[in-house]
Amino acid sequence: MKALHRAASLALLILLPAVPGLAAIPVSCWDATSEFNDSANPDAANPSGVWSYGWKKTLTDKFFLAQTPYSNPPSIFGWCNASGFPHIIHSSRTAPFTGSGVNAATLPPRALLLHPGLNGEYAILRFTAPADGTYKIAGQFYALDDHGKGTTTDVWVLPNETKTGAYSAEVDYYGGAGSVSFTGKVFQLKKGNTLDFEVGCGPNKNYEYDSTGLAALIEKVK
Ligand SMILES: [Ca+2]
Repeated sequence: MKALHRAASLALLILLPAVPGLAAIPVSCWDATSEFNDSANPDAANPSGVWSYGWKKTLTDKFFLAQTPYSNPPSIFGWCNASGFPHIIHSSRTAPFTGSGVNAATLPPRALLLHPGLNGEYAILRFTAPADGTYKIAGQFYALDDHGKGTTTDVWVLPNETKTGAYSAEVDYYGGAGSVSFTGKVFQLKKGNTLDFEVGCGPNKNYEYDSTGLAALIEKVK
């Protein structure tokens, strides 16, 4: 009886993969925020899947992974350069939250934010295309800090580390656009090509109060 039961189980196992409804569905959409793999996760990793968290000395300079865990417990974690800047971090809170310390910015629920470095370094979220195709992006960069002059940053979506065909804008809490949208921008990418979402110090060349939020969805449409 036992042997018969095992034989039946084996048959079921063999048959299962042939059922059309159970065929694997390829992933074709990515969300930078919900997939953010922060340094406090049990499987913390950088890079993580299609995402890499890092920085560059200038807009189109060499990309470095941010390999130092950023930790502001209990709810803000991410990755940074050894000095703490640039950084890319995430709030796991489901309600608005003001961080600790003087002049801490208030973060919206589950905010993903990038902050440039003291010497003009860019903070970067990198997407690496898993296959050849047409990729459509949706989302925005937005000012997060109202202290001092408020967030003043230059923001970019750079294909393959070049300004050709890039998206660019400026975020300015008090003097201009508090948020800028890149929804609808399309890129042709080969497998292994990159899209870099970059945040720099802006026209004032000062990194103070430059916390910039990012919401980014990427869909492979062809
Ligand atoms: Ca600035």
